[in-house]
Amino acid sequence: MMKLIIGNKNYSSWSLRPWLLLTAHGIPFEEVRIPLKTEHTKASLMTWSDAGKVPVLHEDGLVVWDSLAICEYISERYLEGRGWPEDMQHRARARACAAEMHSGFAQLRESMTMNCRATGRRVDITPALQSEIDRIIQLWSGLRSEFAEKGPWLFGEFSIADCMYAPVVSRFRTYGVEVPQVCADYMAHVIASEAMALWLKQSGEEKETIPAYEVGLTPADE
Ligand SMILES: N[C@@H](CCC(=O)N[C@@H](CS)C(=O)NCC(=O)O)C(=O)O
Repeated sequence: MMKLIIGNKNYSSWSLRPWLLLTAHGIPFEEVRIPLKTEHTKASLMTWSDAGKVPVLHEDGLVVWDSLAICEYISERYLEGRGWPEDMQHRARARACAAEMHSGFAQLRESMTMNCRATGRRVDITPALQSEIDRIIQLWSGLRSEFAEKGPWLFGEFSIADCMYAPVVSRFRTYGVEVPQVCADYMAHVIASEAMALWLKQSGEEKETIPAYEVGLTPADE
């Protein structure tokens, strides 16, 4: 059976993307979880991929070692391309959204590490971080207004674009980022969706804590 190697559910934003796509579509796979930042992590990761990172997909001798590439493979292999919107232009734009997430938002990644089970944290919002937040709000608001009648996801129907931004939904929730109602509604929909709710529940059940990824203060700490 296909295997998906992932990191801690609480912290591994890259792992969440393909896991969500597979789980939301009910595609069977075996999950192999490797806790990050332990003395054994690197050696364990290297047994699955020379890149030494998660996520990694293994199937019938094939190794795919990047979250977006894994999503593309799942879409082709199991979904007849339905990982992306059907319309060619919408598909091109969804790919641009995914690529923008994959290659950008460095401030967000660094100062708002994904930490699904944390609540009420606050981090310093620098101008550079605020401009990345603003860009995401612009993207989500525009898409949700345009595709409102087609369904509750970014492009109406669930797509890889939603998988790529699901970790941002978690971050915005954890760090209390203020968003317009249209984005709050989108975030609530993602969080309540069956697959994401399962990931969040399982994140909460994990026992490991990684100090480097525990960022932000709660009001009680201040
Ligand atoms: N481009 C890769 C990046 C993956 C990545 O950076 N994964 C991190 C964890 S979320 C990792 O495996 N780090 C290795 C480590 O912490 O030792 C992808 O999208 O899959």
